[in-house]
Amino acid sequence: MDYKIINVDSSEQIATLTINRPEALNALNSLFFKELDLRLDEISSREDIQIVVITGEGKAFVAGADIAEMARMNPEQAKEFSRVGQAAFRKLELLEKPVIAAVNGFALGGGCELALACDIRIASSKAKFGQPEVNLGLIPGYAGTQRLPRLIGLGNALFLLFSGDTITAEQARQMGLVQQVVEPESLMPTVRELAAKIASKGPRAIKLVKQVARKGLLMDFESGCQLESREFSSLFENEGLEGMKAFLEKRAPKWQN
Ligand code: CO8
Repeated sequence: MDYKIINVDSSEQIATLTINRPEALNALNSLFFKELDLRLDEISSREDIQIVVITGEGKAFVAGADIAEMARMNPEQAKEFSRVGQAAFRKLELLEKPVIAAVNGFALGGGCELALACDIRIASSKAKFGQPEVNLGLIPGYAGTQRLPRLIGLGNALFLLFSGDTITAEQARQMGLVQQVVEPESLMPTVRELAAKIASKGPRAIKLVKQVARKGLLMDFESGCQLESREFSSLFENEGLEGMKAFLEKRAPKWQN
């Protein structure tokens, strides 16, 4: 496929996906979802890539789903557009590699939903967040109604979903939507530093921590604890042994990918 919307730059175990449609503030259209799906397959199969970073070109992260494209849809097409987007974001969420959203600007509607499907959100102090769908007589369609309450609680989520308000990165941080706010020029260096830190840890442990935490959210507490014990013990066949041995020998661990 001839990629048009998502640029990928990979170096030092980190793949940076840049959504590159700045003339429409990186609004998400059908082509975007096709590209995202293929890019995720590619990243999933590449053993040299351990961490994924998603950001936007220009002044927006993503200003939502493409309103011009949606305005031409009938209910059937809208349902399909929503299902395709939900599936792509779910695939992103379940990727066996940590995904960091580097939110450089507007993260509205579908853009906020994209950030929600990432594991961690680091924002520029210039970023803005919101779910303005109700201003258009719509509701979120990429699982924002499901992920937002799980992440920031029902009250905060309904505040954003009812009001359609745009909030600052700092307000988003206070709600737990964003983990860290930095000056615009520090955004990518901070995200890369975090990505490099994660990439230096035990790769199997990182993969499992994501899997267990995410699966656990969908389980009752006891089943989640059982899953944790199973995966905890699985590390005693390989990576955990090396990590603990390295600690006791006062040397850096030698991980195997
Ligand atoms: N879709 C399409 N085009 C867009 C979008 C968008 N979401 N956002 C901005 N653009 C375009 C503008 O139309 C404009 O194009 P042009 O230059 O051709 O007129 C260009 O980007 C630049 O935008 P502005 O001139 O508006 O830039 P400003 O800096 O003045 O304003 C804003 C920035 C405040 C972000 C403003 O652009 C805005 O309000 N955008 C729309 C935000 C929004 O409502 N997003 C939610 C969309 S709905 C949604 O995401 C639902 C997701 C679920 C879908 C489920 C599938 C059915």
